[in-house]
Amino acid sequence: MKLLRSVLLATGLAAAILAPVAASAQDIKPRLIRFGYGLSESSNQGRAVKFFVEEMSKRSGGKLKVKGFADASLGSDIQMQNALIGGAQEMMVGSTATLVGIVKDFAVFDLPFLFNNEQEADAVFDGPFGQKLAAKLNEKGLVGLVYWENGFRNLTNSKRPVEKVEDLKGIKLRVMQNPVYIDMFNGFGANAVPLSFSELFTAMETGTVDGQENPVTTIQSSKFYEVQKYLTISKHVYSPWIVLASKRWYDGLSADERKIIAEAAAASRDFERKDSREASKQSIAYLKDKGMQINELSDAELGRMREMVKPAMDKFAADGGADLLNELQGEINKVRK
Ligand code: TK8
Repeated sequence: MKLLRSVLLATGLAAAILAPVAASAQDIKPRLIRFGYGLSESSNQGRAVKFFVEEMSKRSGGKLKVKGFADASLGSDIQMQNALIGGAQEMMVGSTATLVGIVKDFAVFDLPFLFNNEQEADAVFDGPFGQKLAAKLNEKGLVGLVYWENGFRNLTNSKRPVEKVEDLKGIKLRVMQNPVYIDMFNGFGANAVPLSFSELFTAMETGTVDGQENPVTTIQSSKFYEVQKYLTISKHVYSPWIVLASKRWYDGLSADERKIIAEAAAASRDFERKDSREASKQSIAYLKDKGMQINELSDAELGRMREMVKPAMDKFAADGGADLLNELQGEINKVRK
């Protein structure tokens, strides 16, 4: 009994002495990780990057130092993707829509009117379908870590209120560099102009384009209300962001380092979605206050738009996307019950 007690004491003591040693024995090297993004520091994207920076520091005892680069200061989404592939930059967050030149399948998320609400989107992106697409990035030199919420996209323009789809006729509308978006908005009668997000504000300011489409949080944080009068709540696409790492860089990390990144990324996802959803509730009132004229599209009008985008959907399916679209719709139906 006495022996047992002293053994227990000794092992307890040993554990107490060894515990900090074990923690620092984790294989973590001091590293500087450049994390680029397109929106401003004060946006929902910027807040979530800041959260990720802090999580990484906490979880690595200050060794994994992430530095956020806002406002596309490291380049547009597409330029950053290429920098990650080449190993010149470690991490980024951006739209999945701009990844279609690398993994074509991501275009399935750009098809309009798929998701009814955020809960359906979360289930699909975090579930096997979203993970399968993210895994396809590996052979292209990228690691897809987690999906964040960009949000349901809405239309703005400087010409006139869009109450029916015909009102889009002739409007030069900036879209992401993505064929589904180009087909969709040309199908609605607008003149779709593909441009990177980093060029968008100036393009609207100088009249190169008349309008654009993005979630209300972005319209607010990027101050689009300064150059856009009309906001139409259309929620035509649910748009995710994806947090990416350079595979070349990531493969050189230790298992401990990769675990920390995965866990910090998962925590940032939960933070970002909650924060974005709360922020978006305030945005409409904010934008009204800034002088935007806001209208919602009627269900009848949205129904007409669904009809009008059928050719773009059919084109996607005919172009080899039919199985993928069916699979995605099956996944959404599982959640929809
Ligand atoms: C920011 C973009 C943006 C996206 C767009 O880099 O391009 O319109 O919605 O969030 O990824």
